[in-house]
Order: sequence, then structure tokens, then C-alpha cells
Amino acid sequence: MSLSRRDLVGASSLALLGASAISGRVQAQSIPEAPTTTSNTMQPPLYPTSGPDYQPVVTLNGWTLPWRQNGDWKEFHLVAEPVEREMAPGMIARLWGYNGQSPGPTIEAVEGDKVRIFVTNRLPEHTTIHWHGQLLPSGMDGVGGLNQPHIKPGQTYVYEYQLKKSGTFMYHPHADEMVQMAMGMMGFFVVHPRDPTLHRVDRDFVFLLSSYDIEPGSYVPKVAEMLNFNMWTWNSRVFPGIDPLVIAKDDRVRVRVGNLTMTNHPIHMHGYDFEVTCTDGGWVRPEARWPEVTIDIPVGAMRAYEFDAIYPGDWAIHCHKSHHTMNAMGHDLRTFIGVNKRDFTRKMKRLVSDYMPMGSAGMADMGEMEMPLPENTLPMMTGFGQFGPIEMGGMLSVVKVREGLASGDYKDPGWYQNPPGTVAWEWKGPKPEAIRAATPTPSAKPGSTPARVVKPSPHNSHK
Ligand SMILES: [Cu+2]
Repeated sequence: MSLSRRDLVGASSLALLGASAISGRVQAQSIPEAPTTTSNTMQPPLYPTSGPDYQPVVTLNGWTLPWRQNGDWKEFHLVAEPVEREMAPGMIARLWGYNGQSPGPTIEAVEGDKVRIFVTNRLPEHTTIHWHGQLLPSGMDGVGGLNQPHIKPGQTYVYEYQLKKSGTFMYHPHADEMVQMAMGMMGFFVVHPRDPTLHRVDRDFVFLLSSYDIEPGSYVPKVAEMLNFNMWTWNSRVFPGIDPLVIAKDDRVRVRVGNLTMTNHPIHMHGYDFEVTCTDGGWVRPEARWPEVTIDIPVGAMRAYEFDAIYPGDWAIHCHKSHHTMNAMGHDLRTFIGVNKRDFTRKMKRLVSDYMPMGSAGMADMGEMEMPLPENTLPMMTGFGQFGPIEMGGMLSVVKVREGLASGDYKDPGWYQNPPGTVAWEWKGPKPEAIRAATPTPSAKPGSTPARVVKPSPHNSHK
């Protein structure tokens, strides 16, 4: 773990000093040091060492922020600062985030906890933090100008409140919001129930949806973009850079997804049906839960769903807007399906000697080809599975359900070994031609003309 844990040294003496710190004012003479990481691999869950027990979450390609106990208060320290995020091997984005990464670390606490969150601003402009979904005093809500003065560069502000309820919340700036969110400033805030048996699961995954517009060859997102984003990310990562969701067979599993992009994302998980159990408004009562295989995550909202992992396998999980499962897609891409490009290619090759015609039979050829790319970008369609190219990018990962995984083991187990006879297979026998029914003409009255059967011709049978 590349976290700085110096902040936890001496925590016990501070706890003694702060034993009477229940007034809501800072009594400690020091700010807890801000742990930081530049790692983009998922850190193991951070189990509680005191207070009520809970099953901690894991943040895909991310981590949970360590805290210190100071009397009655759980103290955290967030630092808003410029960061570098590898979106997938081959592409770095220069973003703004918290404590070394975008998204910021996940904050975890327990219902009823008093939290004191120090926020230091190391950005070149002012910021604030809004605690999306939390029930708190108006002056702690973080809308710059409305609830508090902005936190100027170099300043540290303190937010203090008691966590009124358990559930899933988010944090993000409410200052120059369009720019600061387009630059990647956001994080998860998970509050566990005080009763450790309530809503208990064995594995609990969190990820935030965010989108960026980063031109191939550049590193900084265009911050004034409204719709034409080209990097659709989970925790500021894209396929094949997103961690798999590794699950032991028969685990009870929760997946919490927050959306801080400018559009909705229908997240579809293969292999299972699941129940929607929580929104950023709270837990869904058991009798009001509803089944889904795709859950639409509205803009500025969180959805959590649960399932029992009874089906082993490699199951895709992805946004169902198909252009969101692509990387750095050119928006001026022409459709060439059915076009004979021989003539065009001959002319193009005179201008550009390595020109390659693509797309006349679909675009799957892009998934297989290792083409030269401009600096600092990713192929639109990429990634390989055990059977070939996966031809995707962006918002895609794999749910890997395996027998015999130890609890707490989140290591990628590799590809699923399918039991014999359970993989789709190629038919090698004779293939009879399809018989096509005629389309009735609009003028045909029912029963006036018998339907004509059109013989298949070589032109309309795909080989
Ligand atoms: Cu999407």
C-alpha cells in the first residue's frame, strides 16, 4: 500500500487530548496529515479497528481514505489538487482530484458518527465541497457563496456534522462546478448502518461514472464541453483499464454506482437479475425493491443493487449506450457499411501511403488491429478475452464469479474455465438456405392475394 500512514502515528495521544471534544469546535492543535496515493490499482478494503463492525467497500481502481479518531470525532483530511490519472495503459490524463487521485478516496464511516473533514485547497482557483445526499446543517452543505465563503488556494476549511443515516453519498465541489467536475473532482461517501447485521453483504463495490473530452495527443480535458465527451469512465478509468469485480460464488454482493456525468447511463450486468436496494435518498424497503438486469443511473444520482452470486462465470458489466463502451471515438466518423472503397482507397494511398480502408463490412476489424495511434490516446475498440478481441472500451468491466475464493481475495482470477459442452460452438454440418416470407404490399387486402414466397438470391444471403 503506497499510503502515507504517518497521520495515524500519535492518533492515540490525540484521542486522549480530544476526549472532551464534543462541542463541534476543533480542539486538537493539529490537522491530521492527508494520506495520498498515486496508485491506480484497487486497494484492499479498510476494515474498522474500533467502533461498530461493518463490511468495508472496495473502490474499483481506487481506495478508502484513512481517518483518525479524535475524541468523539472521526477526522479526515481531503486535499484538492492537480493529479495525473492513467485512464488505461497508454493514456494519461492531467486532472484535478483529491489526495493524489481522481476520483478522490472513498470516505467510509458509520451512521451516528461525528465527522470532521478538513479540506485543503491546492488548486489554482477556489473550491468547496458539497456532501451530496447527506442530511446536515445548512452551513455545512458546501455551496460556495450560498452556504460558506469559497476556500481560496492555500486555505483549509473544516466541515463538521453528524451522520444522520446510513447509505451511499457522494462528494464534489460546488464552486466553478462545470470546470471542476469536468476535471475529475468527485468521490464516494459510504455510511454503514450502526447495526452490523443490517444490509450486510460479503462484497461491496463502488464506482463513479465520469466523462472527459480529451483530444488525442493532449492531456487536459476540455472543460467547456457539454455533450461531446470522448472518454466514458468508471472511476476515471476505461476498459481495459477497469478492475474486474471479483466475487466468490454464493457471496451476497452489492454494487453502488454514482453518476456525475452530463447524461444518464443504463448499466447492464450479464448473467444475473438483481434487486435495486438503495439510492442516494436511502435504502429501498424490502417490499418495494424491484428486479432489473439493467439499471439506469440518472444524472447526479446513485443506485445500488444486490444479488446472490450463484452463477460462476465471466459476466460483462457495461453501459448500454454503445458509444459509451468505446474510447476516444472520432465524432466525424462516416458510415461505410456496404460501400465499395477500392477506388477511394487507390486514390487515398497516393496521398497517404499507409492508408487503410475500414468499415465497409462493419467496424469489428478495428478491434483486432494494432494500428499506430497518435500520442496519448487509446484505440476506440480494444481488449482481448480468451476467445479473441473484445472490441470495446470505455464503460465496460467483467464480473468474475469463481468457486473457492477466500473472503477478501480480490485478485484477478484470469478467464473462466467453462465446463465442457457449455461454450457456443460452430456448426459444421449442411446449412439449408433460409426461406423468406413475402412482405405484404400496403394495397393488399386481407385474403385477396396469397403470400408469395421469395426465393433467396445470392445478393441477400450473407456468407
Ligand atoms: Cu453510458
